[in-house]
Amino acid sequence: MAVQIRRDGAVAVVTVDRPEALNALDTATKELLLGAVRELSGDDTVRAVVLTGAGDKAFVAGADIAEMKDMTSEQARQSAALGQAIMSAIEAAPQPWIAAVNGYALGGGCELALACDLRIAAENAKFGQPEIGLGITPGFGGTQRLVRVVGMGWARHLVLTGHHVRADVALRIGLVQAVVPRDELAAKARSLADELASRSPLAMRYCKAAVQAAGNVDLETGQGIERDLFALCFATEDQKEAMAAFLEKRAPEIKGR
Ligand code: DAK
Repeated sequence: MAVQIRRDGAVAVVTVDRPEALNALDTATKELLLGAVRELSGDDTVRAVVLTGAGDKAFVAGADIAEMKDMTSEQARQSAALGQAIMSAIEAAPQPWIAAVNGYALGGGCELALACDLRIAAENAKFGQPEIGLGITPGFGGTQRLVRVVGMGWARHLVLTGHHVRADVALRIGLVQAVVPRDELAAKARSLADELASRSPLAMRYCKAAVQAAGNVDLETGQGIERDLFALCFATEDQKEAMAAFLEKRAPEIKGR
C-alpha cells in the first residue's frame, strides 16, 4: 500500500509509503493520494490532517522519474492533470493540511508540501525544484505557489538553479514555519494538528478559504470574500459559544455547528 491513512480521534495522518523510491509519486501512488484526500474531505469527523513520508530519508522525492522518462506527451498531460488534481483537492479540503517534511521534498514533493496549509520540517529536510536538471519545468504548481510563498527572488533561485536548500534556509525564506529535531517531528505535527482540530471546523474552513482566495483574486474581490465568510461565522453555534466562553472565562464547547 503506497499511501496509508491512520485516523486517531479528530486527526488523520496520511503517509506516502514508497520508501524504496524515496516516496516518489508514480501514477498508482498519485491515484491513492487523490483518493485519500477525497475520502478525508468527505469525513467531517476529521478536523486536521498531517501529511508525511515513510522512512527517514524522504517526504516525497518528486514525481517518479523512471515512470516519466519514456512518457508520451499525452501521458505526461494526464500525469500532470492527476498531480494538479491532488494539489487542488488539498487546497479545497475543508480541513487544514499540515506537511510534516521528514527528509527530501523535491520537485513534485516540494509542490505537494506547498499545497498544504502549514509546513513544518525536520532538521534533515531538504527542499528543491530540481526539474531543470531533468530538462523539464516544475508542473504541479511549483512555479506559481512557490512564488506566492517565498517571493520571486527565492523562487527564481530554486527553479532556475535546481539547488536544494536545507531546513534552516527553508525556515529563513518562509518555505516552512518551524524546524524541529527529526525525532520530534511527528509529535510536533500532531500537537499542531490537535490544536487546529480543537477549533470550530466551520471557522477553520472559512479561514482556509479566505486566505486561499488571497492568492487568486484582487484585493477588492478578496475583501468581499472575507466579508461574506466573516458574516457566515455569525450563523454558527460555535461563534456564539466561543465568545460566550471567552466572556465567562471558560473553555468553549465546540460542536462544529
Ligand atoms: N523517481 C524515481 N525514483 C527515485 C526518485 C524519483 N524522483 N528519487 C529517488 N529515487 C530512487 C532512486 O532511483 C533509488 O532507487 P534504487 O537505485 O535504489 O532502485 C532510491 O530511490 C534511492 O535514491 P538514491 O540512491 O538516489 O538516494 P541518494 O541518497 O543517493 O539521493 C536524492 C537522494 C533525493 C538526492 C536523489 O535520489 C535524487 O536526486 N532523486 C531525484 C529527485 C528529483 O529530481 N526529483 C524531481 C523529480 S521531477 C509536470 C508535473 C510534475 C512534474 C513536472 C512536470 N507537468 C505538469 C509539466 C514533477 C517533476 C518532478 O518531481
